[in-house]
Amino acid sequence: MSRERTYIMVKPDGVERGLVGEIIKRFEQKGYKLQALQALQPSRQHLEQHYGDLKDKPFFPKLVDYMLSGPVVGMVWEGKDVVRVGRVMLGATNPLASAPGTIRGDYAIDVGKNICHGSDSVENAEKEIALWFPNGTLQYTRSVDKLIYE
Ligand code: 3AN
Repeated sequence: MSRERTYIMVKPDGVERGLVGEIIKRFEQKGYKLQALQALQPSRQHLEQHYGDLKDKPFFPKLVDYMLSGPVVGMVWEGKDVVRVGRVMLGATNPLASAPGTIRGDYAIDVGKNICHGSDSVENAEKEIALWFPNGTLQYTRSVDKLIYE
């Protein structure tokens, strides 16, 4: 059984637009396992750490201000290839380049309001999970796994 994990975060625009349930639904129905879930108002310091790799980008201050504009909902999903497939499910960073059927393709238009975040590598996923869930996440077995994995 794959223990790969990813960090998915519904951004303030996604929370305010009532898309939290839709995003959870897609990961649940795919068959991935929810390990952690929290709604919180992140601090500037927390966001600057999360987006540390982007700190020299011209859009960085705007990105942090947007992420501070309201609560976010962060979650950890586990399953086979979940980092890569999670990003496929989110769609391209620029929503107008995202295929219909993806979350950004279905619900967003502008890159600065693209609803959700997904880790871009297994290594970054583990760093992000440690940052957002310092007390750890759930570990449990699911009987339904035998209907999802061969
Ligand atoms: P992704 O979230 O798809 O991994 P990153 O890591 O390149 O994309 O960018 C992180 C976030 O920064 C994006 N989700 C988006 O909100 C914002 N962002 C990326 N590129 C731009 C841009 N050109 N203009 C404004 N915001 C951007």
